[in-house]
Amino acid sequence: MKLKENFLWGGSIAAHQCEGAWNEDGKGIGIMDLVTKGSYETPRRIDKTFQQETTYPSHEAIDFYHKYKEDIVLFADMGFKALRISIDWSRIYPNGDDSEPNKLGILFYQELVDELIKYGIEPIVTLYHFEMPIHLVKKYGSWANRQTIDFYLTFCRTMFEALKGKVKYWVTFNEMNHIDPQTETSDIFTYIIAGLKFSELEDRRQTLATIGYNMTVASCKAVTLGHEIDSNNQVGCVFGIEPVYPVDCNPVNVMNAFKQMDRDFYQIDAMCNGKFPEYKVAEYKDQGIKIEIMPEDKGSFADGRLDFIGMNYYASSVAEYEGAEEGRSALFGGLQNPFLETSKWGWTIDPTGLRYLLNYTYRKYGLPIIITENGLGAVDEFSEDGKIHDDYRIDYLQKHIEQLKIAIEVDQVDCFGYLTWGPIDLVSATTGEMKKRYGFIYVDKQDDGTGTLERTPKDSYHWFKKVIQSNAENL
Ligand code: BGP
Repeated sequence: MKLKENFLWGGSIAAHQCEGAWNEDGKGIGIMDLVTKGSYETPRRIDKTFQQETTYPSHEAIDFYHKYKEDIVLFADMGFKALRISIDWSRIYPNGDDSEPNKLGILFYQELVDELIKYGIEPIVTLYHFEMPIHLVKKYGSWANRQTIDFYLTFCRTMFEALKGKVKYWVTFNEMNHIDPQTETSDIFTYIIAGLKFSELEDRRQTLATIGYNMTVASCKAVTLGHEIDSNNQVGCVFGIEPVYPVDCNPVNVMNAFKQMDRDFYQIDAMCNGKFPEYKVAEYKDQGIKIEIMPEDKGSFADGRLDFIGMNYYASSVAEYEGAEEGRSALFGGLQNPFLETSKWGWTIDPTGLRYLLNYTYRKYGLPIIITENGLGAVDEFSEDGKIHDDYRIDYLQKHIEQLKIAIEVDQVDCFGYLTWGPIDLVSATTGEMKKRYGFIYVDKQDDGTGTLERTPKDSYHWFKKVIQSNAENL
C-alpha cells in the first residue's frame, strides 16, 4: 500500500493553547483559563482566586483568535491538506448549561472553517480538548455527573449543525484516556481533562472511574448524533497512547507491561466493539469501584461506534517492575529506557514506537487511523543570521515519518493522515510554557508575557513543505 494521494498532511492545535481572547465576544470562563504557568520541575497551579497576572498563558496565548487568517496563509504556503482545531466549549455555551448558544462564538468557528476551506485545507474538528466551562465543574461536578453528558451533547449538536456540510471529520474527545483510576494521575491531568483537583477528590479511584465511564458514553452518543445530523460525517476519538515496554524479559514484568499498556485501551474497546468491556467491569468490582451503568447505555455503545481512531504519539515508556504500586509514564518521569534519548522535558524519542503503536492498534480494531499529534517540544533560539535552525526537530519528525511510511507501505496499516502537534508555537498543555515550542513557525511570545507575537518560519517550515510536496518521497 502506498501513501494515499490525498494523504492528510498538516497540523493540530487546540483552542485554549492558541486562541487567547479569553474574555472576548461572550466567551465564558473555561477550566484552562484558571491554570497558571509552570515548568517541567514545577507543575502548573490551579488558580482558584483567578488573578489575571498569574494566569497569563491561555489568556492571550498566541492570539490566534485575531491572527488566524495570517496563520492560515502560512499553513497553506506549507501545503497543508488538513488542520485539526478544537472548539472552545466556553465560547459557545459560556456556562455550559445556558439555554441559548453564544452567536459570536459560533460565528468565529464558522469563519475559521471557511478560511481553511478557502485554501483547500480540510478542517478536522475536536469537540473537547480540555475546554470545559468552569460553571459545569462548580455546579455539577464536571464529568463525574451524568448530566454533563447532556450538556456536552447539546454543545455537540450546536456545532454539528453550525458546521454541517463544511466539516466532515469530527473528534469527540482529546485524550480522555489520561483519566485513569489505576494511576496516581497528576493533579494537572485530572484538572486539564475534568477541571477537578485530584488531591481534593474524596474517593479518587471511584470518581476517576466514573469520569472515564461517563466520557466514554458521551463519546458514543456524540458519534450517533454526528451520524444523525449528517450521514457524511466521519466521527472519531483521539487517544494519547504510549507503547509500554517491559523492563526485562521476566514473564511477570512482561505481563505487567501488557496490563499497563492495556489500561489505555479500554475506552477504545468500548467505542469500537459496541459494548463496555466486561474485563473492566470485573476489574473495577475487584477494587470496590462501582460504575453506574444505565440500561440505555447498552444501545449507546452498540450504536455509537467510531469511524476512525486518532492517535497522539510522542513517546514510549517502560513499565515498572511487577509489584510496584503503579506505573508512571515516560511523560511524567517514569523509568528510563537506556536505548532511547529524551527531549529536554524528559520525553523519550522513539520513532519505532510509532510503527509499533500503529500496528498494534490497527490489528486490534481494523479501523482507519490518523496520527493526530506528533512532535518535539524544544527550546528554539535565533542564530546570528536571524534564523532558527531547528535541525533537531527536522531529525525527530523525519525519523517518525520514516516509521509511519513503513507501517503503511510494508505493514499495510490503513493510516490516512499525519498531523504534527503545534505547527505554530503555542502554549504547552502540561507546563503552560511558551518556551516548550513545537512549531514550524516561531511566535514571539515569551514566558514572562512579553513579545510582539510576530511569526517567523523556522528551517523545519521549509523542510516540511518539501515533505508534503513530495508526499514524503523526499524526506
Ligand atoms: C497532548 C495534548 C496537546 C499538547 C501535547 C503536548 O497530550 O493533546 O494539547 O499540548 O500533548 O504536550 P505539552 O504541550 O505539554 O508539551
